[in-house]
Amino acid sequence: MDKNINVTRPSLPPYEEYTELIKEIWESGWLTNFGPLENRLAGELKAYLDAPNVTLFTNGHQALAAAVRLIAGNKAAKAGIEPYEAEIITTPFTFISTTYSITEAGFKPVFADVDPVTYTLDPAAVEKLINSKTAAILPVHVYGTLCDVDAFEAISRRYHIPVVYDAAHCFGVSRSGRGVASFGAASMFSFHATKAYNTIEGGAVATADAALAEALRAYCGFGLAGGADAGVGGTNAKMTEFAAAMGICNLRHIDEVLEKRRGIHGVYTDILTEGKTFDPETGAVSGLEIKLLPQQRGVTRNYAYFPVVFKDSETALAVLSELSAQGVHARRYFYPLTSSALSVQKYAPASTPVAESIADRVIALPFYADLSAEDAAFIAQTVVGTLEKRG
Ligand code: T4K
Repeated sequence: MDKNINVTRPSLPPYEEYTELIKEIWESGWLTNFGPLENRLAGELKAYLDAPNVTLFTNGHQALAAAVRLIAGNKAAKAGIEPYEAEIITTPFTFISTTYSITEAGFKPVFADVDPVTYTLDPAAVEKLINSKTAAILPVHVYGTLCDVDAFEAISRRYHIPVVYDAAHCFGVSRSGRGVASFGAASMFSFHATKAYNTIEGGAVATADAALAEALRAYCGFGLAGGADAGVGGTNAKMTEFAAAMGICNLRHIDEVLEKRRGIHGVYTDILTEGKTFDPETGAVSGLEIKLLPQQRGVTRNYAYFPVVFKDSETALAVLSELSAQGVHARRYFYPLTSSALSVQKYAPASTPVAESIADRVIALPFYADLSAEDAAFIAQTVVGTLEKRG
């Protein structure tokens, strides 16, 4: 049987809604360079993300790279650290963009291990690596699970080191009514086509620091905000009006998209935990020897991904292969660790056994709003069937 189900599929607004909005582009003749739709989307996202300042970018990577460059660069300058010696402590269990945002700026990534329950950067491991060259900490709210933001806030205060969050997976998540964007010096969100909320390609940095937001906006437009001769440095990472229009339309439908994703999440969880002992706080399913994402207290979910961690890599690969035989294309998000990338190997070797073990054993099941409940059930049953066959 070939179901031909990919790991994800973008959510699109009704076609007419998008074409109606982009008529404004034909009328204004304004295509890019901080146009009216870009401005409008930034305003709407400020409200949605509960963030005082939101700077839009052409993609999440450029947004993160700019935030790391400006925030860590500023800290390095103040602390008298040469930029090429500046160290950023981060996680290797992420998409390669996180690590490249550090190396592209000429900083050194220093990898710390992750927590075995949340798979996010372990604050205790980070603290051991802090030294006089540390210019920033870059944790990732991986799969939409919140990092230990309280511990990072305490570390940041104690050592005067800024924390920049890669919140690529964390659109719309909040803890006890406080938006995820309010933690740390800044948070980056990705609006890539494959994310729960998309602007085709796109990304943003949210921050409470108005001066930083202004610097980021200047930076993404060649640093020209202060006039043609400002010369403050920068790049071209502006969001186009077509991307902003997609963002405005998709934001109108975000609640229904998240509700559909919640439904698929429920189908998967019910089948994978049926007749087993399931601990929602850790995600452990005993009897099937798998682990799902934990449900964190007071934290809302955005159902960004549905990763399953198996007991060993052989089992994970067997499940991947059985799904593939049925035309279901699950993925090893995230494998291998970014610390093993060829261009990253030259930095100090990392000892991150927990991250390594999770990367070896994790599979992200297909997950998107328009996945049918029937197909989700088939996928989950295939996983259970494969595990039972292997004993
Ligand atoms: N930090 C983190 C933690 C991230 O996860 C990411 C991005 C970033 C930073 C950087 O943000 P961006 O610069 O990307 O905004 C995808 C995405 O390209 C990437 O955004 C994402 N993380 C990463 C985890 O995954 P691929 O290589 O898996 O995408 P691809 O082309 O294989 O597509 C996956 C599936 O989606 C395919 O089976 C087909 C389907 N698909 C894809 C696209 C692009 C569609 O149906 N339609 C489409 O338009 O990277």
